This record gives sequence, structure tokens and C-alpha cells, in this order.
Amino acid sequence: MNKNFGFWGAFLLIMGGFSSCRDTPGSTPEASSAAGSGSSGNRAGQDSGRISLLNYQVLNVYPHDTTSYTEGLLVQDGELYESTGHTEEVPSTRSLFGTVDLKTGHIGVKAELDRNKYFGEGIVFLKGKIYQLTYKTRIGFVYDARTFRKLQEFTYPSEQGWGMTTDGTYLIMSDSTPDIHYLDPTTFKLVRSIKVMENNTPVDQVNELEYINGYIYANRYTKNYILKIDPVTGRVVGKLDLSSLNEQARNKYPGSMEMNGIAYDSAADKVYVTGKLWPDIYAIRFMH
Ligand SMILES: [Ca+2]
Repeated sequence: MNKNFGFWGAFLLIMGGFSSCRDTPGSTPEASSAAGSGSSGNRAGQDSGRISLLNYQVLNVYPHDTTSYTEGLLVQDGELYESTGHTEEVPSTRSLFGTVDLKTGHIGVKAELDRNKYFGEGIVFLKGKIYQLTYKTRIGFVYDARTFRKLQEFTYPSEQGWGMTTDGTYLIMSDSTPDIHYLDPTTFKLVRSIKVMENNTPVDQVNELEYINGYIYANRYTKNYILKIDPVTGRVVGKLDLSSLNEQARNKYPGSMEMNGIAYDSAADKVYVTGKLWPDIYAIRFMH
């Protein structure tokens, strides 16, 4: 999604300072941040209300195109895909998706939207097709995953389209509210919704999504953390603080905007994260 970043950018630069040394290799994967005790290894639908702070390790740093206004990130068949939107503030930004060259950070474009009509948002692959959301038009696009030919358009119940992922059966989308929606990929009808709750408080502005081993992971817009969400209850059961990566990105390229983009490479068991106009993509590993 696309909003002015000025105030929040300054705020987060200040707040980002509190985080350091979160990327210690071999560190304890979980540390309780909430009242209460209990064993680790919560299972989806059976969490105890405990929120774990997830430590991570940076495995590698790759270049990212500083004109890529990241709205979606995922791995498919061993390749990293990115979808982007555009903002008038940065004329070089475009609404498109394609494969990311990890040597240069450039996107090999597979499909591009008419920027006068559509703002590109999240994408997902499911059963031979690619689904793409747009920001405010309530129109999505379906492409052939092999040829990238556009097959059809669809609409969805939400006012806005933000992030997208899949559990292998449904399209799972965010829409700026605390609700995450499951859509049937054929009829595009709403199957069910979950409300993201952190300590009994709804969490809005849930953005880019990634489904990893039975949990939904989500960036929260303008916050430099990823939430681990129980897909049954909607409860936040874990949190990954990426403030230090956000700080690194802004130090390296002051035009960097908010963190957005989570992609899971199951074969290598690593996760790629980046942000809008960031100069780098980080490959990280954490317990999940
Ligand atoms: Ca993703």
C-alpha cells in the first residue's frame, strides 16, 4: 500500500535505535515477552497467549533495486519473485512483478500494470496460476504461472488489497484491517476470516504475508517487525524485530521506506526480507 512516510520514517529511525544484536548466531530462539509461562513450540490453534520474541540470524545480503516499491515477495521453484507498486513521489517506481536477480537486485519483469489504472500489490502462486491484488480498485488479476499470460480478472470483498499468500488451498489476503481473509481461488468467495489479535487487542495494517509451516507471518505497515500469527485463532504468538535491518537500510540508502516483504525458501529453510526502495535483501534464518 502507498502512504506518505515522512513522519513515520523519522519516528522509526529514532525507535530503531533500541534494537541491536538481534542477529546473534546460535542465540536462543525464543524468549518470553509476555506474562505467563508454558512450554515453547506452540501449535496452531492451541497457543497459550504467550508471545515469543524470535531471534534471527543474517545468512546473506543481496542487492535490491532502490526503485522497487515492494508489495509482495515469495519464492517459487527456487526463484525469488517480487511484486511492486508505484508512487508519484518516486516516478521511477512501477506496478509489476517478476523474478529478482540476486546478483543485481533487478526484477526481470513478467507482467506490468497500467499505472494510470492500477497500483500493484501482493502476488501468490497457486496450482499453476499467479494471483495479483491491486490497492484500491478491488480488482485482482490471474496469470498463467508458466507463460505469465493474463487469464482473467476478479474482485474481492475487501475495500483494499494489500498482501497475499496461500496455505496451498486458499488465497490468503490482508486489506489494511486486522482481518486476514481466506478466498476460494476459483470463485473468489470469502471462505473465512481471522482477526489478528495481540494480547486481546486487534492489530491493524497487517501487510505482506508469508505462510510458513502452518503459521502466517506478516509485516505490519510502518512497523519494523514481523508477526507470527496462529491461522486458526488469529492470535499473535511470535514476533520478529527487524529494526536493526531497517536502520541498516536507511543508513545505506536514505530513500529507503518501510520494511515490507517476506519470502520463505523451504528448500534452503531461509527467509528473504526487504523493504520498499531498500538497497538490500536479507536472507535470514529463525526458528519457526
Ligand atoms: Ca510473501
